Amino acid sequence: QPSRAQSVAVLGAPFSQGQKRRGVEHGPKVIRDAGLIERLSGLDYAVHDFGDLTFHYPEMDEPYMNVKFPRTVGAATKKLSGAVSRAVGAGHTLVMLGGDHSLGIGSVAGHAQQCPDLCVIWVDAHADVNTPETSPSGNLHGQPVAFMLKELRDKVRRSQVRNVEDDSSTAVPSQLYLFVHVPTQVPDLPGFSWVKPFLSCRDLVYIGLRDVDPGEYHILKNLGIQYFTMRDIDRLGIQRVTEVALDHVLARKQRPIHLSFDIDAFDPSLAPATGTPVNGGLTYREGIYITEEVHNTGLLSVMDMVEVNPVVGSTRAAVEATASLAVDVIASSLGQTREGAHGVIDEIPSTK
Ligand code: EXY
Ligand code: MN
Ligand code: MN
Ligand code: MN
Repeated sequence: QPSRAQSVAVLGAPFSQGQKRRGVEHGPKVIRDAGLIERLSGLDYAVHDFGDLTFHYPEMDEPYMNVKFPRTVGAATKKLSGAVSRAVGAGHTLVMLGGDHSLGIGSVAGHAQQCPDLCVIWVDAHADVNTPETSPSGNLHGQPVAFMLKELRDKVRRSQVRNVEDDSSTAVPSQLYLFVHVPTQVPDLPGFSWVKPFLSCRDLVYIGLRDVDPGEYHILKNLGIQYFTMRDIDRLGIQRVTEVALDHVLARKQRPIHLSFDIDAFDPSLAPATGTPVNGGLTYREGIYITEEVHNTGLLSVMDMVEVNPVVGSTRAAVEATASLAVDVIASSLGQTREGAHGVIDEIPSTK
C-alpha cells in the first residue's frame, strides 16, 4: 500500500474576483456540505479543517491594462500563499477549496516556499496561461500559470538559436544567437509585487485541455510545455496519458506534487455548476483514474479544487452533483480506491 500522509488539512478560499460571475466564492461551502470532511475522516486521516480565509477588498481597484481586479487578486493570493506555506510547513497534506482558479497563484507559490522542487499537474479544460497582454477577457483566473513560470518573466529570452556553421551563403559567426523580445511576457501588475516566478516549464504538465486561446497556444508551443488535450486522451487513452504525464514530472526525480484540479476539466454533463464549461470533457472514470494514479505516487503534497460555482447550476441537483464529484476527486486523490479498502483483517469473518 502506498504511503499515506497522517494528517490532511482543509482550507477554504471563498474568492471570486479572478472572474466575473458571482457564486464561485461559495465553492468551499457546497463542497463541505457534500460531506468532504466525513469522507476524509473515513479514509483514516486526522483531518484539520482550517475553515475559510477572509479576504480584504481594496476600495479602488481600477483595471490595469485589460486586467480586472489586480490589487484584489494580488492581495488574496498573497494571503492564501502564506496560509498554504504554514500548513505545508506544519506537515499537513493540504486541500485548498476555491474559489476561482486565480487562487492557484497563491496556492502553488505558498507550496513552493516550503517545497522549491515541487511539480505541478494542472487538470483543466483551459491552460490558464494567458498573460495580461494575451488575455482575451482580462480575467485573472485565465492567467495564474503565467505568473508562476520563470520563462515568462525574463525580460529578454533567447527564443531562437540558429546554427549556421555549414551555411556558406551567409557571412556570419558560426553560432548566431538571435535575441528577440517576445510579446508574451508578464508585466508587473499592481498587487503582484510579492509574486516571484518559481516554476520551470518542465516541472508542469496539463491534462484535459480543450479550450486554448491563441496566445496560450503560442506560449505552450514556444516554451515546449507538456500538455495532454482531450484529443490526446481520445487517441492514447487515460492510462497512457496519465503515465506519460506523471513520468514527465517525476522521471528525473521524485518530488512533491501540486495537483491543481479545475472542476471544469470534467464534462459539463457531470459538472454543470461551473463558470466556464466546455463540452467534451473528462468522464467520471477518467477523472478518477488520474487522481488514483496521483495518489499511488505517494507524492501528493497540496491539491486545489476550484471553480465549483453553485450559482451557475440550474438546479439544486446539478449543484449537488458537481459538489459531490469534487468530493470524489479529492477523496480519490487521497487514497479512496475502487478496489476496496486494504484494512488489516486476519481472516474472513465467520457468520457463526
Ligand atoms: N482562456 C479564457 C480566458 O483567459 O479568459 C478562459 C479562462 C477560463 C479559466 C478557467 C478557470 O479555468
Ligand atoms: Mn482553471
Ligand atoms: Mn478551467
Ligand atoms: Mn476561449
